[in-house]
Amino acid sequence: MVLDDLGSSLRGTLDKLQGKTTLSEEDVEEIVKEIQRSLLSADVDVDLVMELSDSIRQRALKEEPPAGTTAKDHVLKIVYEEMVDLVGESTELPLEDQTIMLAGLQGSGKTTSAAKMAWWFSKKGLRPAIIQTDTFRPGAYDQAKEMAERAEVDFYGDPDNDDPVDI
Ligand SMILES: Nc1nc2c(ncn2[C@@H]2O[C@H](COP(=O)(O)OP(=O)(O)OP(=O)(O)O)[C@@H](O)[C@H]2O)c(=O)[nH]1
Ligand SMILES: [Mg+2]
Repeated sequence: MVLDDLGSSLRGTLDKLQGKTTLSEEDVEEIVKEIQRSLLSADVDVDLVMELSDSIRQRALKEEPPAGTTAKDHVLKIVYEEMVDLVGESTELPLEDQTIMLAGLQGSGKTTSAAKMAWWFSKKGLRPAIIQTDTFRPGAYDQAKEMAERAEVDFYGDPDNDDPVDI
């Protein structure tokens, strides 16, 4: 979530490369520092951040930008590729009947993701429903219900039942 800031802070740093055709070590270091700051404050594992930094440094300084490519585009492509590599493979969501269980640490975005995914599925022509089985956190039922309403998808939950399996 803190990663939302990465785009804007990186854009500022990359804008300084405007018009340049080659990257200096200082340019690359400034970009790497910016990325490190964002990733570390988003609790990304330190070793992973260092690995990513090394790959970006090496590639940005070693790889020749293809003819006609600006320094900015060149480094942007490398950062993009390395970030995609860090995040991992994407998953295709099949457009068919299915049950998806969202599990994760407190506050990691499960309920929000449920609403976003339900909205996405409904735009693809399916008829998704959100089932709230968090019987533990106060307000969880109301939050999920409201988000389902906003996403215009069906919702089920039972605020008087404290057994998720039963629900
Ligand atoms: N910026 C940003 N904030 C998000 C995103 N997803 C969730 N949030 C925020 O993160 C906070 C927690 O999100 P929830 O969806 O309630 O997370 P949860 O995992 O259901 O939380 P619990 O039910 O308390 O365990 C809320 O303030 C959300 O608005 C996201 O993709 N980007
Ligand atoms: Mg939740």
